[in-house]
Amino acid sequence: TPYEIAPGAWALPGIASTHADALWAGIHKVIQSHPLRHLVTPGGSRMSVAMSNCGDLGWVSDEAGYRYQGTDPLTQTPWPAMPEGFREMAISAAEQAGYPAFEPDACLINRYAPGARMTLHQDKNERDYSAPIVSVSLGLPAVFELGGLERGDKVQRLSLQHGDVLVWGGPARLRFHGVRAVDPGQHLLTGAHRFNLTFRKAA
Ligand code: MD5
Ligand code: FE
Repeated sequence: TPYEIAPGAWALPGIASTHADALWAGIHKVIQSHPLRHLVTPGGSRMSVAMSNCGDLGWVSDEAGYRYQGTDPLTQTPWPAMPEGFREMAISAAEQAGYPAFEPDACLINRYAPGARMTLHQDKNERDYSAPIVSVSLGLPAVFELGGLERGDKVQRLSLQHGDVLVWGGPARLRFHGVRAVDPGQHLLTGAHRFNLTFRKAA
């Protein structure tokens, strides 16, 4: 039962729960060859979230800037294909939120250890803002901060649980957002971590 949390932004609570084991297996396979790593921002800070990617393109950051590229800078090999079921799940979620014909070409894998967070930002490195972003939460819960189109706009807090899927499209695509520091805990699937998958059309 999808509900609209803001214009263009839809929550599909728990819909990824039944796919969680398959998603987890896929994450494991990807990070075996393309390990999770702490990227550095152009400003020189080490990100507290550890990241990897699958799909044709992956999001990376270094001294030179933020961008998508087809090669993993750590292994200098192409990112692995999205595991079986990843694309289908993202496309189905987008469809249920009213965005048919979503064609994700990038999946960013974020791992939050206790204390890891993501400060308020916009996702602007994709070529085409008309495509939505599909976000899947696994493991430990987190408090998500949803802002507006300007950095100073009031922020709304949402609790994200294991299996929740959010679809960010239309007027919500460029809203500022962040994730508060994750509290310590244990989850049966992911242990001491929160994982988030974001499916994007980058090219
Ligand atoms: C997360 N990741 O929980 C979030 C989920 C990131 C990131 O923010 O950039 O890796 S993505 C949430 C999102 C995407 C696009 C637009 C909006 C939210 N929004 O309008 O609020 O690790
Ligand atoms: Fe983001």
